[in-house]
Amino acid sequence: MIGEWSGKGNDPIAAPWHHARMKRIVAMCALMLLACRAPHQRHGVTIARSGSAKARMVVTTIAVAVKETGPADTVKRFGEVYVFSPEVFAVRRDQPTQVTFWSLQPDDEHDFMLTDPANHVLLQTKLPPLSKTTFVMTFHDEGVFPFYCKMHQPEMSGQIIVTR
Ligand SMILES: [Cu+2]
Repeated sequence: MIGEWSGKGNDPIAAPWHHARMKRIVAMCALMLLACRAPHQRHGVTIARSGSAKARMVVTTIAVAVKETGPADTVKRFGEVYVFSPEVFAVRRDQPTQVTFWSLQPDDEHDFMLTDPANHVLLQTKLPPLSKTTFVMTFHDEGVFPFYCKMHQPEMSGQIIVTR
């Protein structure tokens, strides 16, 4: 398909047809993107970027030891250390819960990776400096769902406990 129209790049007569084909490809990509952004259920959880929620959680990123403010000996020994706060929180099964991550550091990126109890990855996202990132999560299975900032391991880790 691609080879079919790539040969006609310089042909002015082919241009409108070429344009229509481009538009169709762009539309298809847009549709695929939309499908990715739509709420999806994997391994017992539905995750959306927005929507109504019955409960709310705010998870901040805390700098425990950083090069700007120290303690210098700690940074020297372990590097910069951050934690999620809270590191453990509970949500109710089947209750849409808005979870907002506040990345409080002006100069350090974080990320968030959520897995199911069997360590299948459910969600991976960046938490850019000085940003709020919100999801509406609805867990359909009880259990302990670990999460991580992959950039700051092992200390920046936590668990969502899904309860009845
Ligand atoms: Cu981090």
